[in-house]
Amino acid sequence: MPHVTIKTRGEQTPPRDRRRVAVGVGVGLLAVGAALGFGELAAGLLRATSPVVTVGDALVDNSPAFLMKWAIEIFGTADKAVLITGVLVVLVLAGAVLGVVALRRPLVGYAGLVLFAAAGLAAVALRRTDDLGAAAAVVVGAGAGAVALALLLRSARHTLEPWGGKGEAETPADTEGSASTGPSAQDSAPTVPAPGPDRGPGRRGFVFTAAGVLAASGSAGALGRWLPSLTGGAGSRAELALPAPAAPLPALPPGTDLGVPGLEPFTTPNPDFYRIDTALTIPRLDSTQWTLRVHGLVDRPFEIDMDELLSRELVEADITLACVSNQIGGDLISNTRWLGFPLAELLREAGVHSGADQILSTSSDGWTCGTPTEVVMDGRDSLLAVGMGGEPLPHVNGYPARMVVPGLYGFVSATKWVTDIKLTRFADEQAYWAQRGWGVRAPVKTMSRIDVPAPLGRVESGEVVLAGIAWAQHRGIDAVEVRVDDGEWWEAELAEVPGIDTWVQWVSETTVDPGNHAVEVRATDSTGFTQPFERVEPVPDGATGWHRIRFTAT
Ligand SMILES: Nc1nc2c(c(=O)[nH]1)N[C@H]1C(S)=C(S)[C@@H](COP(=O)(O)O)O[C@H]1N2
Ligand SMILES: [Mo]
Repeated sequence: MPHVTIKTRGEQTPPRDRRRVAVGVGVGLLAVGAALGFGELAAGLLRATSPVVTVGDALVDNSPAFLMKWAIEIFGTADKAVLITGVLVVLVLAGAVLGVVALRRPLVGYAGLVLFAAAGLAAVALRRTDDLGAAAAVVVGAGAGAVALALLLRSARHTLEPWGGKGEAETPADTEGSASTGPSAQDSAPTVPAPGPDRGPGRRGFVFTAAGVLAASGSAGALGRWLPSLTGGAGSRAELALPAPAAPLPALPPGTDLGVPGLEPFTTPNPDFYRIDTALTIPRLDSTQWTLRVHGLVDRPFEIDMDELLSRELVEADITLACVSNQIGGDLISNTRWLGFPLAELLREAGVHSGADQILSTSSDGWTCGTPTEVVMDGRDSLLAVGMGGEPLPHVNGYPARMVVPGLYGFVSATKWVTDIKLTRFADEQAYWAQRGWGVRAPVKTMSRIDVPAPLGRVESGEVVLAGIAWAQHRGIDAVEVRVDDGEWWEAELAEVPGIDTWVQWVSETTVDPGNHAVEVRATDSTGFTQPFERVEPVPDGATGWHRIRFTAT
């Protein structure tokens, strides 16, 4: 009867197959782990990008625009973690399969590692950032994976031998006689005539090898991840001493910050500054190694290093930076006092050709940004910034130098880790986001936000405080109006501002009955333009629409 046959086979074959599969999966995962761990270590030692991050970066850069937009919408600022996890999951699955196959056909296992390495090297090449260290890390990782695979396969064959693994050693005697499991396994193992699945030198040898590989890869990986965080050295952020500005700005006028609980503070503390970029790992540059090259359609191309930049007369400016992806009511906007050198002056030194309508800036990690030349040169406080909030730029915000142009969204103006500025023409070259369908000239749109009451918050009925922020960088805000429950608009009070390049806090009061209510806000800028009601998505050049929140009065 068929079912008897199945049962009989079930007692013999599956445990053996299952064991083979389990060992194979273990071998594959450990080999992949060794490749990743030692790849990280090499990257850490060489101060290069880790192989996984290189692959992730290449995926980010080469994804179609719709996929990027989808990922950002679904995962928000967690998109990077999700991507890295995805790369690791693929590696783990591929490693598991390869391990099982490699037990019978070792060559397939090595070929798999070669494929991983090829993918890694292709990613390095696609990134086009001349990262030789990243390529070396890929090769070292693959090499370590191959060594681990060889060790693991050898001991795995021993552990599987009693069941006739590929027939190399069919008898227990062979297993015993093998010295290849290493002296420790051999010394501690009593002579066991017929090793069972859980006993014997073969089994123990594999477990030792596996544990050794795991420990070595884990330590290598941890060390590699930890190395970049080591500070010290002349060019580190901790060591960089910023000079005082040649012409310091006066302190902020009193009354810029109304101090209303729950209201966005006027000055964003550095750790709270929003962060947006395509970098999977934050570049940690050395200021003594940093240079900025200014070239392209200019009379006098030049290079400037940090010593020279800091010996110049630096200026300060209060500028609110905003992301084009900021949704209505969103928080991808922050304000601080920047320290830097006037970008327009730097460009004048180079002698910009007429017709060079685009400043194409590039970061150390290959991101590009196109800024209209005439905007940077029109007299506003465009900066090559080195400091914010009284400190060197934090690494996430572009240490040691970045651009900031008041009135433009960050994606067309605020290159972090900037190392190259090329004068060119919009007709000739397209920057990163322009290639992906976003705008090329993107002035910040006039917008406002309600912070108090918190959306869906609860307040006591009667007198209720309403407060928030409004912004129209480099135009300035003239008025903010609010209304409750679709009633009449009335004007809120505006806080003080140091100039037209920052956001402004607004506050008002009203009386409400118990129950559910809605508040809306709209701002008017100094050109007399009032925020339109119509809701527009951030793509391609910034969202518009009134922020509306609901709250409950009890
Ligand atoms: N090198 C680099 N600079 C960059 C970006 C980037 O992806 N890479 N993103 C830009 C965008 S879209 C914005 S909104 C600002 C954000 O600056 P922040 O992270 O300091 O707030 O940086 C800009 N500069
Ligand atoms: Mo942005």
